Amino acid sequence: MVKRLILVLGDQLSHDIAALRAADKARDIVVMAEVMEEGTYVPHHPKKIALILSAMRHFAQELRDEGWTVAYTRLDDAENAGSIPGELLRRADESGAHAVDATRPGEWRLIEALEALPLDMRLHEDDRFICSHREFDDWAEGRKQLRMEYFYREMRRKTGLLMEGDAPAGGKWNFDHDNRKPAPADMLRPAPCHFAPDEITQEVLDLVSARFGDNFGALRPFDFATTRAQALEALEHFVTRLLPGFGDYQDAMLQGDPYVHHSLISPYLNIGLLYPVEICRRAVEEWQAGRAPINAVEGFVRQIIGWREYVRGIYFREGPDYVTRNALEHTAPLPALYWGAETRMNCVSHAVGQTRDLAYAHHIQRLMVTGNFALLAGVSPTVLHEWYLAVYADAFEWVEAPNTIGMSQFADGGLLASKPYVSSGNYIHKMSDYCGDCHYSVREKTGERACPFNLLYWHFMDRHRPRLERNPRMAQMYRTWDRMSPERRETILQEGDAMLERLSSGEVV
Ligand code: FAD
Ligand code: DLZ
Ligand code: SF4
Repeated sequence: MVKRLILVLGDQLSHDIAALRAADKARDIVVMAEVMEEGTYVPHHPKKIALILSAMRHFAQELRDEGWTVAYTRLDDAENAGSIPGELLRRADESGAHAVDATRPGEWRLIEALEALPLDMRLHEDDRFICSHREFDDWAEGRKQLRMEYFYREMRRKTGLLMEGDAPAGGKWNFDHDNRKPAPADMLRPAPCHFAPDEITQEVLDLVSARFGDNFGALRPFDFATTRAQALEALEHFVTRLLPGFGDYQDAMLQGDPYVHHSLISPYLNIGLLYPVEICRRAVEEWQAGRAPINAVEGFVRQIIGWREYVRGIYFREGPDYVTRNALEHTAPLPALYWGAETRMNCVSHAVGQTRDLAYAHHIQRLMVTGNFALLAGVSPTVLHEWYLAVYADAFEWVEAPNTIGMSQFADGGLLASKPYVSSGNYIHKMSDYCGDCHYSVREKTGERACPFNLLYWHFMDRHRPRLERNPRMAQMYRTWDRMSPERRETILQEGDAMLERLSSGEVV
């Protein structure tokens, strides 16, 4: 048999990844490469780049310890070809091996680039996921609407997670009704896990600081896990200390606590240091032992085997043009405040500041603060998609794009979400402690101090009326709008126009 190159990408750091399973340790060469093309397709947060490069170096070391031959290219190696395809060609020339095994990348851009290479390329399905592309397509075929809830039930049946025979554990598939409480600010929660950078990470941090120091985001302090062993510690920390409150406080936002009861495991899961089913099994064990309630465990499992698998299915089913969809025809540029420019909106200031410092914001901050504001302000969904892809440590296109284009911006016309996730300031006020310290007043609907979410909410509803008013989930809001006096509606619309004008002229809002 001829010698083959085995490609392992920065988000494929799993010892049993398909390409490695297809390889012969005694004969083949594992190719791993730090390349500028991957570092610059969007201006990634420096913490994200450091996490990936450090985890890649640790993983390469583990492979060598297991007896693999690894051809590893560092970003600053003189002969670095600068791109993944370029590195494969260089290694092929160097070794004489022209056959490649790769696990299908999580982004169309890279899939197309690999398929175009003049090498004997075998692309293996990434089977770290529960649902294959074929299974997702079979499920989706012929359905008018692709609702996550039904897909999720299939995944419960397939994995047996939280199942009692054919029935859902606890008698219900979904315990969301018990969730979504605001969190009291004085709740005492354990601090998240910190991992002090070792020598490998320190070297990466210096490299990232030199090459990407001007990107948006703080590189240091850096305390992410960079190995599977550390990621398992982070998982253990979450399931034993924070999981019990996960359901209750899943949607809560607090100024003094960026994490509340969230797990912070998405970066590790997405780069392959953890596996979806092992995480869920560990969470279910806590419920079985009576240490975590069903609403918390079911809610957590649903995010991983439901939402995460479902958005991946949508991304690959919809194809490369998904990221350019723009059903609401929004074209405004991204306001500078998303890159840290001053804003008087306390909620946005906190969500963006936390993103800058930690490369993390939890789901409701992404959906109901930054996403909601961009949707209300009519920002181009593609531009916003590039922002989300850049600024979070867990951001890879297969998971980020459906969340942004579909769930958050309704830019796929309702394929993923049954209605746009827009809200006035009331929702943020209910779920957070942001409004009390804000320049604006959440109670005021018009005037100088009116919360911009309040003004823009009605502006959005009015300008998209022809498309949205037949949606039964929006009908109540249109009735409320119609009950307002014509003068009041006119004032709101004029002030909304002025707010959009101020945003587009770069004024501090
Ligand atoms: P937890 O709240 O503890 O949830 C547990 C796990 O469930 C997460 O680690 C994640 O793996 C999974 N999960 C939860 N919600 C989702 C979801 N909607 N889609 C997919 N998986 C989910 N998630 C990413 O992993 N990468 C992204 O680039 C990303 N971009 C997003 C962009 C927008 C606009 C929105 C609204 C959401 C995005 N999400 C993304 C989903 C979600 O916000 C993050 O998975 C979550 O905040 C990660 O933090 P955590 O690990 O503390 O999650
Ligand atoms: C995100 C990223 C970065 C910043 N750098 C690298 C890299 O140098 N080498 C690599 O193999 N992968 C990197 N990645 C992850 C890839 O961008 C990711 O594999 C694709 O986007 C597909 O999901
Ligand atoms: Fe955000 Fe409005 Fe509350 Fe200020 S008043 S924090 S802008 S929701």
